[in-house]
Amino acid sequence: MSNPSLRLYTDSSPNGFKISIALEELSVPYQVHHVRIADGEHQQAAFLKLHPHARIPVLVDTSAGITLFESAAILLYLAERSGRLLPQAPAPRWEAISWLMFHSASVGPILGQRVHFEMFADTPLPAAIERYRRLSNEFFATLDQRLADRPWLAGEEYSIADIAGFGWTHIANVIDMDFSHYPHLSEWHARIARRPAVQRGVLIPEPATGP
Ligand SMILES: N[C@@H](CCC(=O)N[C@@H](CS)C(=O)NCC(=O)O)C(=O)O
Repeated sequence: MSNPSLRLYTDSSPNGFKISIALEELSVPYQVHHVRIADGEHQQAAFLKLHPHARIPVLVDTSAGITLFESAAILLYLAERSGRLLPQAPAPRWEAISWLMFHSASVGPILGQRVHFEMFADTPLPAAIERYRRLSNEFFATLDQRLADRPWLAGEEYSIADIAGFGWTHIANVIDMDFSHYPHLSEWHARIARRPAVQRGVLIPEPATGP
């Protein structure tokens, strides 16, 4: 087979899994480049040419001459390129985009801070731990309420908004961050986790052992 035109630069982490899951859902060929954050590979000059802020994921589409960073931008690109994973009708389409942005702007950054202060900070800072627990419980509650009477965040269609959210709830599970007291969110997570493409996506480039 010829070289696939899509190249995914990723590591085993929440933002990376969003893209490997989407690519598996779309069944498109792609090449994986494992960027080992723990070894500082994301700081190397060759990678900084792809992502000026040294983060994964990055997606390169060689057939279009396009290089993308920021997981939400990559998910939108894949949805637009394939015509899938994003509702076509304007109302649910924009609902999906709103929830996608909610994940990017609120859920991801806040959970990132929570994980840092709970697991990695050199000095325990109770005020920071309390703040990020409270903020994350607030959006878990918002997501739970949203999912109380619809299967997916945009309504009836599974979309990139669900994939973006799952990247983080998957990691929450891996590190034993409990969200089982949010029943609708927990059922939504389990529904996504049962999808074969998702089960393949979370193994790329290898299974996560931490955030
Ligand atoms: N907002 C970015 C976040 C990207 C991000 O923080 N990626 C993490 C891995 S999940 C990373 O590359 N961390 C390396 C570092 O912080 O030095 C996105 O959604 O793509």
